[in-house]
Amino acid sequence: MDEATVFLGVGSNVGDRAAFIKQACDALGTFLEHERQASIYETRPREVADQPLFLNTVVSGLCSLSATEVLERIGEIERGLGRDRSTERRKGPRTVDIDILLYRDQCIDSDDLIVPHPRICERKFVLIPLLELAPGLRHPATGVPFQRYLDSLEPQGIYYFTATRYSRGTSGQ
Ligand code: PH2
Ligand code: MG
Ligand code: MG
Repeated sequence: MDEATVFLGVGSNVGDRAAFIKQACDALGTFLEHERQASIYETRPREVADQPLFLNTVVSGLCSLSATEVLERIGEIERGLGRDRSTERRKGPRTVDIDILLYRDQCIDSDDLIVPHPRICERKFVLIPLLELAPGLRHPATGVPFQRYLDSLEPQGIYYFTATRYSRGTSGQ
């Protein structure tokens, strides 16, 4: 089959967050072609509020792996960067978290993987960097442009942190 376009969310809120993001993005480059990385944002934690600020970005690329294989590879990368799911708090602090946001325009709902990511439309820390990489992108299930979801959200404490290999900054959202 043709290569699949994937969008991955990357976050960190423990230790040297920028170094963890960089190492995660470099490791993703081992299976992504034409990898692009949005700017990095410093973001207020959501869902579990009493934890350190995150750094978040989004990476896109082409890959020849299935979605399940991508999930396995990102699990290996997370573990290699010190993530230990057996001891961590759910949605709590982590050295690195890599989520599959979109895989082609597929909708997947299996026991261990839901794509598009179920909270993509409510999280500015995902939508802002995602739209940097792909401004016209639409949600594959609803057909609604992601920009429209972003426009409907309240301020969530998203601050431009640094440019990376591909960037167009936004701040104060
Ligand atoms: N990840 C979570 C829960 N809350 N908040 C921010 N700002 N950034 C994240 O990456 C994040 C979060 C669970 O994965
Ligand atoms: Mg995750
Ligand atoms: Mg996550």
